[in-house]
Amino acid sequence: MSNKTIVVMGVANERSIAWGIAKALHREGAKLIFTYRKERSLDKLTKLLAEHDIAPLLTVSCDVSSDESVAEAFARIGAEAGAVQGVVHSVAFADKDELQGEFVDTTREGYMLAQDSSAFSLVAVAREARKIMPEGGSIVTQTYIGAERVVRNYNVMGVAKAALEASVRYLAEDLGKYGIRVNAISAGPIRTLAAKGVSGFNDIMSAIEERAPLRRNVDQAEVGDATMFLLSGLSRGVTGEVLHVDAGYHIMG
Ligand code: NDP
Ligand code: N5H
Repeated sequence: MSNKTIVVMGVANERSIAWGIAKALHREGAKLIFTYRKERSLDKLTKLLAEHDIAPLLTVSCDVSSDESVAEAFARIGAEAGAVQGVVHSVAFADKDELQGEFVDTTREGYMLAQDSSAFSLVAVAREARKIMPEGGSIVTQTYIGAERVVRNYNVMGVAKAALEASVRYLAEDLGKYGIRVNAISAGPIRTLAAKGVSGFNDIMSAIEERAPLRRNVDQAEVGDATMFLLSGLSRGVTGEVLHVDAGYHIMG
Protein backbone atom coordinates (compact mmCIF):
# COMPACT_ATOMS: atom_id res chain seq x y z
CA MET A 1 0.00 0.00 0.00
CA SER A 2 3.09 2.23 0.03
CA ASN A 3 1.99 4.02 -3.14
CA LYS A 4 -1.42 4.92 -1.71
CA THR A 5 -2.92 7.77 0.31
CA ILE A 6 -6.09 6.70 2.14
CA VAL A 7 -8.67 8.85 3.93
CA VAL A 8 -9.95 7.13 7.10
CA MET A 9 -13.24 8.46 8.51
CA GLY A 10 -14.63 7.32 11.89
CA VAL A 11 -11.92 6.83 14.50
CA ALA A 12 -13.51 7.66 17.89
CA ASN A 13 -11.10 5.65 20.05
CA GLU A 14 -8.80 2.62 20.13
CA ARG A 15 -11.77 0.25 19.79
CA SER A 16 -13.11 1.83 16.59
CA ILE A 17 -13.24 -0.40 13.54
CA ALA A 18 -11.66 2.53 11.66
CA TRP A 19 -8.66 2.34 14.01
CA GLY A 20 -8.24 -1.39 13.23
CA ILE A 21 -8.29 -0.43 9.56
CA ALA A 22 -5.79 2.42 10.08
CA LYS A 23 -3.35 0.08 11.84
CA ALA A 24 -3.56 -2.46 8.98
CA LEU A 25 -3.01 0.27 6.39
CA HIS A 26 -0.08 1.76 8.30
CA ARG A 27 1.52 -1.66 8.65
CA GLU A 28 1.42 -2.05 4.86
CA GLY A 29 2.92 1.38 4.24
CA ALA A 30 -0.10 3.51 3.25
CA LYS A 31 -0.07 7.26 3.88
CA LEU A 32 -3.04 8.18 6.05
CA ILE A 33 -5.43 11.11 6.33
CA PHE A 34 -8.03 11.08 9.13
CA THR A 35 -11.37 12.83 9.49
CA TYR A 36 -13.21 13.21 12.79
CA ARG A 37 -16.36 14.93 14.04
CA LYS A 38 -16.14 15.48 17.80
CA GLU A 39 -13.20 17.22 19.47
CA ARG A 40 -13.10 14.25 21.83
CA SER A 41 -12.43 11.99 18.85
CA LEU A 42 -9.62 14.29 17.68
CA ASP A 43 -8.03 14.13 21.14
CA LYS A 44 -8.21 10.32 21.19
CA LEU A 45 -6.90 10.11 17.63
CA THR A 46 -3.97 12.43 18.35
CA LYS A 47 -2.97 10.30 21.34
CA LEU A 48 -3.34 7.03 19.41
CA LEU A 49 -1.23 8.30 16.52
CA ALA A 50 1.52 9.40 18.91
CA GLU A 51 1.42 6.08 20.82
CA HIS A 52 1.74 4.09 17.59
CA ASP A 53 4.31 6.40 16.01
CA ILE A 54 2.06 7.13 13.05
CA ALA A 55 2.50 10.49 11.33
CA PRO A 56 -0.70 11.32 9.43
CA LEU A 57 -0.53 13.47 6.31
CA LEU A 58 -3.50 15.43 7.65
CA THR A 59 -6.34 15.32 10.18
CA VAL A 60 -9.47 17.14 9.07
CA SER A 61 -12.81 17.90 10.71
CA CYS A 62 -15.80 16.42 8.84
CA ASP A 63 -19.43 16.11 9.91
CA VAL A 64 -20.94 13.74 7.34
CA SER A 65 -24.44 15.08 8.00
CA SER A 66 -23.45 18.44 6.43
CA ASP A 67 -22.82 18.80 2.68
CA GLU A 68 -20.66 21.86 3.31
CA SER A 69 -18.53 20.06 5.87
CA VAL A 70 -17.96 17.07 3.53
CA ALA A 71 -17.18 19.36 0.58
CA GLU A 72 -14.80 21.49 2.66
CA ALA A 73 -13.01 18.46 4.13
CA PHE A 74 -12.32 16.84 0.73
CA ALA A 75 -11.40 20.16 -0.89
CA ARG A 76 -8.87 20.73 1.88
CA ILE A 77 -7.51 17.19 1.52
CA GLY A 78 -7.12 17.72 -2.25
CA ALA A 79 -5.43 21.10 -1.77
CA GLU A 80 -3.02 19.99 0.96
CA ALA A 81 -2.33 16.33 0.16
CA GLY A 82 -3.14 16.04 -3.56
CA ALA A 83 -4.78 12.95 -5.04
CA VAL A 84 -6.00 10.09 -2.85
CA GLN A 85 -6.47 6.45 -3.87
CA GLY A 86 -8.87 5.29 -1.17
CA VAL A 87 -11.53 6.30 1.35
CA VAL A 88 -12.73 4.37 4.39
CA HIS A 89 -16.28 5.35 5.43
CA SER A 90 -16.73 3.96 8.94
CA VAL A 91 -19.45 6.21 10.38
CA ALA A 92 -23.05 5.65 11.40
CA PHE A 93 -25.47 7.23 13.82
CA ALA A 94 -28.96 6.59 15.15
CA ASP A 95 -30.80 7.92 18.17
CA LYS A 96 -30.40 5.43 21.04
CA ASP A 97 -34.16 5.40 21.65
CA GLU A 98 -34.71 3.97 18.17
CA LEU A 99 -32.38 1.02 18.85
CA GLN A 100 -34.77 -0.74 21.23
CA GLY A 101 -38.41 -1.74 21.17
CA GLU A 102 -40.22 -2.16 17.87
CA PHE A 103 -39.24 -0.83 14.43
CA VAL A 104 -42.89 0.03 13.80
CA ASP A 105 -42.53 2.79 16.41
CA THR A 106 -39.65 4.49 14.59
CA THR A 107 -40.18 8.25 14.41
CA ARG A 108 -39.86 10.21 11.17
CA GLU A 109 -37.06 12.22 12.72
CA GLY A 110 -35.22 9.10 13.90
CA TYR A 111 -35.57 7.47 10.50
CA MET A 112 -34.20 10.55 8.72
CA LEU A 113 -31.29 10.92 11.14
CA ALA A 114 -30.19 7.30 10.68
CA GLN A 115 -30.53 7.47 6.88
CA ASP A 116 -28.77 10.82 6.68
CA SER A 117 -25.76 9.99 8.87
CA SER A 118 -25.39 6.32 7.95
CA ALA A 119 -26.46 5.92 4.31
CA PHE A 120 -26.65 9.26 2.47
CA SER A 121 -23.31 10.16 4.01
CA LEU A 122 -21.63 7.60 1.73
CA VAL A 123 -23.17 9.26 -1.33
CA ALA A 124 -22.00 12.71 -0.20
CA VAL A 125 -18.52 11.38 0.56
CA ALA A 126 -18.24 9.51 -2.76
CA ARG A 127 -19.27 12.61 -4.72
CA GLU A 128 -16.63 14.80 -3.10
CA ALA A 129 -13.94 12.10 -2.91
CA ARG A 130 -14.26 11.42 -6.64
CA LYS A 131 -12.97 14.93 -7.33
CA ILE A 132 -9.64 14.10 -5.71
CA MET A 133 -9.34 10.54 -7.13
CA PRO A 134 -8.25 11.34 -10.70
CA GLU A 135 -6.32 8.05 -11.08
CA GLY A 136 -9.22 5.95 -9.77
CA GLY A 137 -9.31 4.26 -6.39
CA SER A 138 -11.40 2.37 -3.87
CA ILE A 139 -14.10 3.39 -1.41
CA VAL A 140 -15.03 0.99 1.41
CA THR A 141 -17.88 1.32 3.92
CA GLN A 142 -18.94 -0.74 6.95
CA THR A 143 -22.28 -2.52 7.19
CA TYR A 144 -24.01 -5.15 9.33
CA ILE A 145 -26.18 -8.23 8.68
CA GLY A 146 -29.16 -6.34 10.10
CA ALA A 147 -29.42 -4.86 6.58
CA GLU A 148 -30.33 -8.27 5.15
CA ARG A 149 -32.30 -9.85 7.99
CA VAL A 150 -34.26 -8.70 10.99
CA VAL A 151 -31.95 -8.44 14.00
CA ARG A 152 -33.78 -7.51 17.18
CA ASN A 153 -33.17 -3.89 18.30
CA TYR A 154 -31.15 -2.95 15.18
CA ASN A 155 -34.41 -1.50 13.83
CA VAL A 156 -33.94 1.83 12.04
CA MET A 157 -30.25 1.12 11.55
CA GLY A 158 -31.08 -2.09 9.65
CA VAL A 159 -33.11 -0.08 7.17
CA ALA A 160 -30.32 2.52 6.93
CA LYS A 161 -27.73 -0.22 6.27
CA ALA A 162 -30.00 -1.71 3.58
CA ALA A 163 -29.96 1.71 1.91
CA LEU A 164 -26.20 1.90 2.42
CA GLU A 165 -25.67 -1.48 0.70
CA ALA A 166 -27.91 -0.48 -2.22
CA SER A 167 -25.99 2.81 -2.42
CA VAL A 168 -22.75 0.81 -2.70
CA ARG A 169 -24.15 -0.89 -5.82
CA TYR A 170 -25.43 2.30 -7.46
CA LEU A 171 -22.22 4.18 -6.67
CA ALA A 172 -20.15 1.25 -8.00
CA GLU A 173 -21.96 1.57 -11.33
CA ASP A 174 -21.60 5.36 -11.51
CA LEU A 175 -17.96 5.55 -10.46
CA GLY A 176 -16.75 2.40 -12.21
CA LYS A 177 -16.14 4.32 -15.42
CA TYR A 178 -13.62 6.47 -13.56
CA GLY A 179 -11.79 3.44 -12.18
CA ILE A 180 -13.25 3.95 -8.71
CA ARG A 181 -14.51 0.81 -6.95
CA VAL A 182 -17.09 0.89 -4.14
CA ASN A 183 -17.53 -1.99 -1.70
CA ALA A 184 -18.70 -2.77 1.83
CA ILE A 185 -17.52 -5.01 4.62
CA SER A 186 -20.30 -6.63 6.66
CA ALA A 187 -18.64 -7.13 10.04
CA GLY A 188 -19.81 -9.36 12.86
CA PRO A 189 -20.53 -7.62 16.19
CA ILE A 190 -17.51 -5.91 17.78
CA ARG A 191 -17.52 -4.12 21.13
CA THR A 192 -16.96 -0.45 20.17
CA LEU A 193 -18.15 2.91 21.49
CA ALA A 194 -21.15 2.94 19.11
CA ALA A 195 -22.13 -0.53 20.37
CA LYS A 196 -21.81 0.54 24.01
CA GLY A 197 -24.96 0.32 26.05
CA VAL A 198 -27.16 -0.87 23.18
CA SER A 199 -29.58 -3.57 24.28
CA GLY A 200 -29.01 -7.16 23.24
CA PHE A 201 -25.35 -6.76 22.25
CA ASN A 202 -24.00 -9.41 24.67
CA ASP A 203 -26.64 -11.96 23.63
CA ILE A 204 -25.74 -11.48 19.98
CA MET A 205 -22.02 -11.98 20.73
CA SER A 206 -22.78 -15.26 22.55
CA ALA A 207 -25.06 -16.50 19.76
CA ILE A 208 -22.21 -16.00 17.25
CA GLU A 209 -19.82 -18.01 19.45
CA GLU A 210 -22.31 -20.86 19.39
CA ARG A 211 -23.54 -20.72 15.82
CA ALA A 212 -20.92 -19.19 13.52
CA PRO A 213 -18.86 -21.73 11.51
CA LEU A 214 -15.65 -20.48 13.18
CA ARG A 215 -17.37 -20.61 16.65
CA ARG A 216 -15.99 -17.22 17.65
CA ASN A 217 -16.43 -13.50 17.12
CA VAL A 218 -14.28 -11.33 14.84
CA ASP A 219 -12.14 -8.36 15.82
CA GLN A 220 -11.04 -4.99 14.45
CA ALA A 221 -7.79 -6.42 13.06
CA GLU A 222 -9.69 -8.94 10.91
CA VAL A 223 -12.00 -6.25 9.58
CA GLY A 224 -8.91 -4.06 9.08
CA ASP A 225 -7.15 -6.65 6.94
CA ALA A 226 -10.25 -7.34 4.82
CA THR A 227 -10.85 -3.62 4.32
CA MET A 228 -7.23 -3.22 3.28
CA PHE A 229 -7.75 -5.98 0.70
CA LEU A 230 -10.65 -4.01 -0.78
CA LEU A 231 -8.51 -0.85 -0.85
CA SER A 232 -5.58 -2.65 -2.45
CA GLY A 233 -4.86 -3.73 -6.01
CA LEU A 234 -5.46 -7.35 -4.97
CA SER A 235 -9.20 -6.66 -5.23
CA ARG A 236 -8.95 -4.76 -8.54
CA GLY A 237 -11.72 -6.83 -10.15
CA VAL A 238 -14.17 -6.40 -7.25
CA THR A 239 -16.80 -3.67 -7.04
CA GLY A 240 -20.37 -3.31 -5.76
CA GLU A 241 -19.69 -6.16 -3.34
CA VAL A 242 -20.61 -6.76 0.30
CA LEU A 243 -17.90 -8.94 1.85
CA HIS A 244 -18.86 -10.63 5.13
CA VAL A 245 -16.18 -10.68 7.83
CA ASP A 246 -18.31 -12.43 10.43
CA ALA A 247 -16.72 -15.84 11.12
CA GLY A 248 -19.14 -17.20 8.51
CA TYR A 249 -22.28 -16.47 10.55
CA HIS A 250 -24.27 -15.18 7.54
CA ILE A 251 -24.32 -18.60 5.80
CA MET A 252 -26.19 -20.25 8.67
CA GLY A 253 -29.92 -20.89 8.34
P1 NDP B 1 -17.29 3.83 16.75
O1 NDP B 1 -18.19 4.41 17.78
O2 NDP B 1 -15.91 3.57 17.11
O3 NDP B 1 -17.32 4.72 15.44
C1 NDP B 1 -18.45 5.41 15.00
C2 NDP B 1 -17.93 6.66 14.35
O4 NDP B 1 -18.99 7.34 13.66
C3 NDP B 1 -17.33 7.66 15.33
O5 NDP B 1 -16.01 7.92 14.97
C4 NDP B 1 -18.19 8.90 15.14
O6 NDP B 1 -17.43 10.09 15.25
C5 NDP B 1 -18.66 8.71 13.74
N1 NDP B 1 -19.82 9.54 13.38
C6 NDP B 1 -21.10 9.39 13.76
N2 NDP B 1 -21.85 10.39 13.22
C7 NDP B 1 -21.01 11.15 12.48
C8 NDP B 1 -21.18 12.33 11.69
N3 NDP B 1 -22.38 12.92 11.54
N4 NDP B 1 -20.09 12.85 11.07
C9 NDP B 1 -18.88 12.28 11.21
N5 NDP B 1 -18.65 11.17 11.95
C10 NDP B 1 -19.71 10.63 12.58
O7 NDP B 1 -18.04 2.49 16.28
P2 NDP B 1 -17.73 1.38 15.20
O8 NDP B 1 -16.30 1.35 14.89
O9 NDP B 1 -18.40 0.18 15.70
O10 NDP B 1 -18.56 1.88 13.93
C11 NDP B 1 -18.00 2.10 12.65
C12 NDP B 1 -18.90 1.55 11.56
O11 NDP B 1 -18.95 0.14 11.68
C13 NDP B 1 -20.35 2.02 11.63
O12 NDP B 1 -20.81 2.24 10.32
C14 NDP B 1 -21.07 0.82 12.23
O13 NDP B 1 -22.43 0.80 11.88
C15 NDP B 1 -20.28 -0.28 11.55
N6 NDP B 1 -20.44 -1.62 12.14
C16 NDP B 1 -20.15 -1.84 13.46
C17 NDP B 1 -20.28 -3.10 14.01
C18 NDP B 1 -20.00 -3.35 15.46
O14 NDP B 1 -20.39 -4.40 15.96
N7 NDP B 1 -19.32 -2.48 16.16
C19 NDP B 1 -20.74 -4.24 13.19
C20 NDP B 1 -20.96 -3.90 11.81
C21 NDP B 1 -20.83 -2.64 11.32
P3 NDP B 1 -17.68 11.15 16.47
O15 NDP B 1 -17.74 10.33 17.73
O16 NDP B 1 -16.49 12.05 16.37
O17 NDP B 1 -18.97 11.79 16.13
C1 N5H C 1 -28.39 -5.57 16.98
C2 N5H C 1 -27.41 -4.82 17.44
C3 N5H C 1 -27.48 -4.17 18.78
C4 N5H C 1 -28.50 -3.01 18.82
C5 N5H C 1 -28.24 -1.89 17.85
C6 N5H C 1 -27.11 -1.17 17.79
C7 N5H C 1 -26.86 -0.21 16.75
C8 N5H C 1 -25.74 0.48 16.69
C9 N5H C 1 -25.41 1.43 15.58
C10 N5H C 1 -25.38 2.90 15.87
C11 N5H C 1 -24.29 3.50 15.01
C12 N5H C 1 -25.15 3.23 17.34
C13 N5H C 1 -25.35 4.67 17.73
O1 N5H C 1 -25.53 5.54 16.89
C14 N5H C 1 -25.27 4.97 19.21
C15 N5H C 1 -25.57 6.42 19.57
O2 N5H C 1 -26.94 6.64 19.66
C16 N5H C 1 -24.95 6.74 20.95
N1 N5H C 1 -23.50 6.63 20.95
C17 N5H C 1 -22.69 7.66 20.66
O3 N5H C 1 -23.11 8.78 20.40
C18 N5H C 1 -21.20 7.37 20.64
C19 N5H C 1 -20.53 8.23 21.69
C20 N5H C 1 -20.69 7.64 19.22
C21 N5H C 1 -19.21 7.39 19.07
O4 N5H C 1 -21.40 6.75 18.37
C22 N5H C 1 -21.67 7.16 17.10
N2 N5H C 1 -22.40 6.32 16.36
O5 N5H C 1 -21.28 8.22 16.67
C23 N5H C 1 -26.21 -4.51 16.58
C24 N5H C 1 -24.88 -4.96 17.14
C25 N5H C 1 -24.88 -6.44 17.44
C26 N5H C 1 -23.77 -4.67 16.08
C27 N5H C 1 -23.51 -3.19 15.86
C28 N5H C 1 -23.09 -2.39 17.04
C29 N5H C 1 -23.68 -2.70 14.61
C30 N5H C 1 -23.39 -1.32 14.17
O6 N5H C 1 -23.85 -0.94 13.07
O7 N5H C 1 -22.66 -0.56 14.86
